[in-house]
Amino acid sequence: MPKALITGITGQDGSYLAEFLLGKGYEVFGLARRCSTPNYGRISHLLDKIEIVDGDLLDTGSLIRILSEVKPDEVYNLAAQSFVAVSFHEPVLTGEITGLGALRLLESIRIVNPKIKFYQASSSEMFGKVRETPQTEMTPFHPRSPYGVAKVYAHYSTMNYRESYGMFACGGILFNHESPRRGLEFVTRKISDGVARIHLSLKDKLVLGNMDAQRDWGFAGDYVKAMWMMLQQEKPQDYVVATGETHSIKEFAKEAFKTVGIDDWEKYVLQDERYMRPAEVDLLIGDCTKAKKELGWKPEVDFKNLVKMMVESDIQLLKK
Ligand code: NAP
Ligand code: F7E
Repeated sequence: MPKALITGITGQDGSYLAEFLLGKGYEVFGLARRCSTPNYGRISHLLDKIEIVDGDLLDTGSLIRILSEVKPDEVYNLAAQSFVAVSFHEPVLTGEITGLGALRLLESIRIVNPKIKFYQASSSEMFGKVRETPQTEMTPFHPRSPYGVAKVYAHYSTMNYRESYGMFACGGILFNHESPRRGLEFVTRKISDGVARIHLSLKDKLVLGNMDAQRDWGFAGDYVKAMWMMLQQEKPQDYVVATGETHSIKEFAKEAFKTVGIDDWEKYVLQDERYMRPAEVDLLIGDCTKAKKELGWKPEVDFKNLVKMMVESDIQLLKK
């Protein structure tokens, strides 16, 4: 039975990837950091099928110990301080976890067993102020936040370990992917939760920041498959994973309100400077031709169905 270690197991992608790998017959280990209150909400249904190991990307010793004890065949590095807005408030911590954290893990793998296959959760935020549209694996990076900068560091570290030590290390350059398990602070889930609350008369307004930004949004359940596919190839490479469609925050909000029969959605939405960023990523749209051709991957859930899935799930959740 192959063994996989997932960092960031308690996060959105960690939970979907764990489900996917269990379905493929893997023994799944999840690295989780200690919290004063356990935060296993997204993986509570999996806790009897996976093993949680204590560790932290800030603590190299913990990574070496876990790799030595678990002896994984594949490591998926999904752990990060992943919220762009907070990265402006906590830039050094973001650099430590999201940037150096990946390097600590790569170096630990090199020391313990360089044959372990490694997946790095790289991000479309690395493109930032985009140099070309749509973005491909060859598009130059121009990150616009401490988070984006840290992801570029982690991405280049991954390439560097591949080229220097021949390690099987891949960077998946994933564009935004969402789901009912998305953190409530991200704009899509903030909107789906807000719309559900307005629909159930639990609140009357939704307060957002820059509604003109455009994102290429896919479904997280589709995207974790691409992570696994990358590690099954003959050669380690980097791949863009995206839908190839872009929509503004306004369009997302309009579609979400439409799901509950509200057409005059602008009546319910306010804008507040508080949610604006010092530098914005205005437009992202990915070209995933390489992933389609070489991995045989394609997105299954489209924009409308993603919005519907999220709003309906939040309505059910609030009713409970
Ligand atoms: P998420 O929900 O924010 O999950 C992040 C995970 O990282 C959580 O499990 C968190 O644990 C863990 N973590 C944070 N700091 C840690 C540390 N010091 N040591 C160990 N674990 C730590 O993120 P996601 O949406 O699932 O995304 C997964 C990965 O893909 C992230 O690296 C993200 O940056 C990247 N990415 C995401 C997207 C997207 O659209 N979702 C797109 C491109 C790339 P706690 O529960 O303890 O906080
Ligand atoms: O913002 C705008 C905001 O926080 C999207 C992470 O998973 O994807 C994610 O990063 C856009 C931005 O995601 C609000 O200014 C407007 O333009 O949902 P977000 P993100 O910054 O794109 C990438 C690929 C990652 O790698 C990251 O880890 O929406 N926006 N009003 C708002 N954003 C938030 N959060 N809240 C608002 O009220």
